[in-house]
Amino acid sequence: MQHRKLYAALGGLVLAGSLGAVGMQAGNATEAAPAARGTVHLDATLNSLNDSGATGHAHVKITGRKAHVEIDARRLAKGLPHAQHLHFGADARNECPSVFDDTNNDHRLNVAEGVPAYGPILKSLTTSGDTSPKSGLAVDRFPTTPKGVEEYERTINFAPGAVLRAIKSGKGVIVIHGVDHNGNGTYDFEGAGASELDPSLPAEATDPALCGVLR
Ligand SMILES: [Cu+2]
Repeated sequence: MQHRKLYAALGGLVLAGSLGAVGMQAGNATEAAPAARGTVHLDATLNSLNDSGATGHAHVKITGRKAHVEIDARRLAKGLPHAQHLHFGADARNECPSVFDDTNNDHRLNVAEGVPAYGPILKSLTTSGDTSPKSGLAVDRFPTTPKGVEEYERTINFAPGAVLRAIKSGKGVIVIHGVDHNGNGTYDFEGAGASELDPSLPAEATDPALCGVLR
């Protein structure tokens, strides 16, 4: 696996996503404008991926450009950072991946395999600081889960436009990453090798553990 190439490919997908969104904005210009000032409530049931056994729920309240994000999850790998994002792609299926997305048939869904389903990162749901896709792997600013339980709450800002409208219309996907495949209490390279996103990280740190569409 050419990690750098794939990483570059993912970067390309981010770009393609934004460009697609711009196109969508133009295409939708004549559609009835949604109540921009109204508050929109979105909910996602988070279901486990990669047999993580985790469960969870996300609630997002969007008022204007501000989104208040609440996530409750349990049975995540204990005491380990869990990267988590709002994913969206103008060209993605806007759903959670399934076994059919395991394109290399290794019985694992990695992040890249999930991209056709949930798209690239739109927001990094960090505990502090930057929330852009740049913080996608900022492992020191994601929730750790001492007992496998996550209770997360943060308000993040969006730029107005087609992408925010798409999220409000039910096309955003919440993904929580981090799967201890071999159950040894840590993210290591024994479980599933190196991450396809960053070869310095174990795949266990980046493989998706929970996923849900915000509707
Ligand atoms: Cu993600």
